[in-house]
Amino acid sequence: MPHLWMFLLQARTPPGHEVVLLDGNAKPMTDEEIVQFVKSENIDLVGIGAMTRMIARAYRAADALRAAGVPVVMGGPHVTELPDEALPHCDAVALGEADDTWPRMVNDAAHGQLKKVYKPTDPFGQEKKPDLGEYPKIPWESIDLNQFNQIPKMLRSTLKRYGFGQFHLIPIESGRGCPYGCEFCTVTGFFGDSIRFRSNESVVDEMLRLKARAKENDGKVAIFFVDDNFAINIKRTKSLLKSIIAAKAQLAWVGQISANLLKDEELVDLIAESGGKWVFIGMESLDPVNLKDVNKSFNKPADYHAVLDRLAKRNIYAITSFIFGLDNDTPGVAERTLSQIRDWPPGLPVFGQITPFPSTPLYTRLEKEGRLTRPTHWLDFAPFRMAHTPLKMTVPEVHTEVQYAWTNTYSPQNTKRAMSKIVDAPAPYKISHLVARLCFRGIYFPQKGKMAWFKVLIENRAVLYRVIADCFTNWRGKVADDVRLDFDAGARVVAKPTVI
Ligand code: B12
Ligand code: SF4
Repeated sequence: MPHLWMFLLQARTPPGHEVVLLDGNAKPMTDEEIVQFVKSENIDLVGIGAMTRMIARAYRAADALRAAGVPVVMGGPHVTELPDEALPHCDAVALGEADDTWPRMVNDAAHGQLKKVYKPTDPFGQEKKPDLGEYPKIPWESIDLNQFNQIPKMLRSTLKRYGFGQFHLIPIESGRGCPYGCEFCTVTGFFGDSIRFRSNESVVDEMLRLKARAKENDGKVAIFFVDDNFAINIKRTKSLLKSIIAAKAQLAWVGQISANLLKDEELVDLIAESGGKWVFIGMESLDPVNLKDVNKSFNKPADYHAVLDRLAKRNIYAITSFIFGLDNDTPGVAERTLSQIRDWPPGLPVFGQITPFPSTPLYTRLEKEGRLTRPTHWLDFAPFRMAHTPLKMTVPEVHTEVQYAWTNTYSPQNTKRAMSKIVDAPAPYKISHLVARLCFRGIYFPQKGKMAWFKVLIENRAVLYRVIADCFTNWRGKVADDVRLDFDAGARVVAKPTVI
């Protein structure tokens, strides 16, 4: 999925400048290739954004560009927390939300007057968070989204016939900020604890425009509401979802909502009716002591099962996220977690290890306690590696638990078991569930390239066959029903295969 900030800042760029977007995930390039590209396009200013895990790569690209004489500015959560680390690699940093500072940076750069540090402030120098009431119109109609098409090249022409030549997962925000202040999270510090919302009209208008674009391109668009807690103000969320339904702006969507807010039946009904398909839930741990330690006691593990059942009843499934290596974790935590997950409706569990991101309360605590083993872990980035020693486990033990969880959850046997739980669900759900499972496996086990995918498909051939056969049986049943209905009505017999 592409990052929202690129599209947002593009829309906030003052007139008279052209913006070219390049996403390192969608189009991997070496530093030399980036420099060559920037030179060949005559680009005058490069803006780089990165999360902590990508920052070392971002610094390398910035260094290469500056060595070639191209000015670079940086923004995003990491450089906001550590501007002094970033400044030797760039000409300027944007601290915090850059909606209003980006136009200033562009103008200053155009006049050769770039300053070192840009902060979102009011005319009196006080910190000012952007007001989402005046949200820019991202021109989705005209943005070139080719680099973000999720349909593999070799399947595009075949799937085009079924309206699936393109599939884009588009990030949209409806609000910013989260007051919960979980110990490991950068969000409360970065966006603040006061929440700001866009108007319903502006979100609905964006969805309608995306829907029109998908139709025009013979493709599909799904959206990811990137709000940290999409239902943080339930009344507002319900009102937004009702507006989406009233305007027929429904698109399949994914959002992040904490479990405590999903107890409201009306909310879950509206999620389903407005197109909600997947909900990301930060469950983190099934141990209340761990949850208390990281200031997340509002999560109640005893409620998880009921919450997931409530979603599954409406064919909404959960991406459940767990953290291992918390201070009360002991060896065996992965199996203890999986044994509960196996009783829940099938979802997409993801597992990580607790990571101290800079400027989080967790980082400060571990630093004080002298427990950081890799205090600048981002400069020596390695996926799924601990950067501190937990209290009741060793670092290698945590790594083993994480590996155990991924291996078991996404094994062909377990995928088959998960799919058998939704054997009666409509065909599109089964297909999307299976595709999502196979893709999610790749978060831990890199599966880049045709051969890797071929192996995954072969390993899971039994379940693939089962799902395709089920869908075919359903389809044949549906055709038979259509024929029977038309015949009963005395009409001409026309079979209308509608869903596959
Ligand atoms: C959507 C999202 C995801 C999505 C998709 C990521 C994507 N492609 O967009 C998914 C679910 C896949 C994801 C995964 C992860 N995520 Co995430 N994610 C987010 C989330 C919720 C929203 C991002 C967003 O669009 N925000 C809204 C935009 C407008 O804000 P923004 O990106 O910060 O941009 C503003 C400013 O930062 C600035 N800016 C940003 N870039 C630039 C560049 C320039 C040049 C300038 C001038 C300004 C600028 O201007 C923008 C406008 O104000 C954020 C939390 C959050 N609310 O931001 C976490 C967040 C970014 N994720 C985070 C993390 C840790 C992860 C994971 C590592 C989690 C994990 N353990 O696996 C993975 C890593 C994935 C990967 N391999 O890349 C952390 C990052 C912390 C950090 N210090 O790096 C965040 C902040 C959440 C948190 N709990 O702390 N994530
Ligand atoms: S609820 Fe989510 S976004 Fe809010 S502080 Fe906790 S982890 Fe961060």
